[in-house]
Amino acid sequence: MARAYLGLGSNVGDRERHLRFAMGGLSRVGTVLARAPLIETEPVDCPGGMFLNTCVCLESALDPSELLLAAMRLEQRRGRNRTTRNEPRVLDIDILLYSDLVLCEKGLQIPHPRMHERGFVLEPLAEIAPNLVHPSLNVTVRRLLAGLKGAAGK
Ligand code: PH2
Ligand code: MG
Ligand code: MG
Repeated sequence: MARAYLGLGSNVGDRERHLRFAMGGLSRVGTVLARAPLIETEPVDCPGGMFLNTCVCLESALDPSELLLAAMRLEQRRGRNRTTRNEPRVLDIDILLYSDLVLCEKGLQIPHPRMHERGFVLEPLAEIAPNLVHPSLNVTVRRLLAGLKGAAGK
């Protein structure tokens, strides 16, 4: 069994319903061990309105590519159609971490390559896993978040 941390986001339509749909769908491909509170965040490097973001910890027997496929199916079932990069989206489900795996394949990089730069990921993640260590940076989520906040305050 792997323990995966997923980042969820929505900035179109009934954002909370989309995120709840995602959590319900994920609970059918594993056990949701923890869910962070929903937080409202400014869009970063993308157009559109404010996001709702959260993170979940999922224990699952799916391997990383199966989990990615399951996440993409949930996005599609919610009506997401990918046309341009970083367009407004009803539902985005990203694999942030998958146990302590480091993977760099076309179409799937774990840890998520930008997670350590993003408050909308680290803030909810720190709510459920502050002491989790990023396996390639070797730093806890709490410290990554503190570093990001320190950098923003400069
Ligand atoms: N996702 C992005 C790009 N920008 N900004 C916020 N606030 N929340 C997101 O989930 C988000 C973003 C690409 O997936
Ligand atoms: Mg994303
Ligand atoms: Mg995505």
